[in-house]
Amino acid sequence: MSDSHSLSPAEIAFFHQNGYLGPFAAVPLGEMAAIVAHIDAHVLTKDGPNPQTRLQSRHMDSKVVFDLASHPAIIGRMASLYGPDLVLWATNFFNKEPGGKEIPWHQDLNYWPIEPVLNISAWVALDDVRVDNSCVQILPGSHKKVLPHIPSRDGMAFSEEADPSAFSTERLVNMELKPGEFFLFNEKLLHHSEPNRSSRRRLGMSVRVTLPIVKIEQDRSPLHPGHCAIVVRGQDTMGFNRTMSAPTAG
Ligand SMILES: O=C(O)CCC(=O)C(=O)O
Repeated sequence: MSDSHSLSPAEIAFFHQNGYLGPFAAVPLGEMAAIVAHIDAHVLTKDGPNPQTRLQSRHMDSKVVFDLASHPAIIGRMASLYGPDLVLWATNFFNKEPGGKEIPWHQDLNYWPIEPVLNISAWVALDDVRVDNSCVQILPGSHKKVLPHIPSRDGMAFSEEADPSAFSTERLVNMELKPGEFFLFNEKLLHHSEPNRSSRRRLGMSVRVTLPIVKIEQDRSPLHPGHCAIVVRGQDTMGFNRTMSAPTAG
């Protein structure tokens, strides 16, 4: 398939070797300011589809969030890696106010109710994200091994973390991003973020995309009753999951 956002053979090889790719630009800075202002004023201030948290599944009830999550710059690149039929099954805002906690090193497949566990994520910056306000850090090549996860040490934002004795963080890469930029990573890449030691907020959104062959346990935590996925490229060739049309407002 030809697409202005297709990846080159060298980029595809890099992703297979390292488990991540980017950063890339999706939305120019000027346009992104209006998107972030809308999300702050009209999305994060209101309840969404999951009564437990306003940060999750807003692709279901906000056109602005859906349009950002399914931006051609993101989905076109994902299609170069995962093929023509793509299902957006989760969106999560990761908001770290000043003083926000460390997110421990982890592999996402440890937490997800999907089978088989096959996913590509985009982490999209809404704020300017630097080392001092806790950009995501990744370990290139760490996707080649599934690590045990154990109860987290005190003070972490997640209850489970990858066993710290099973890997070294010497070769970590800081994913510093401007608003509207993103990077891609797969379900086994080890990633982490430090506490937010700055006086600036750090808001990002994770966009999770899978294939029609993957069964999503949609009523199970961390998802929620009423959860729906949305086909963002091609077709749902299997019909295993609840899907909906893209929101037209919000
Ligand atoms: O935002 C962060 O610091 C971590 C994000 C994360 O764990 C993810 O997107 O899977």
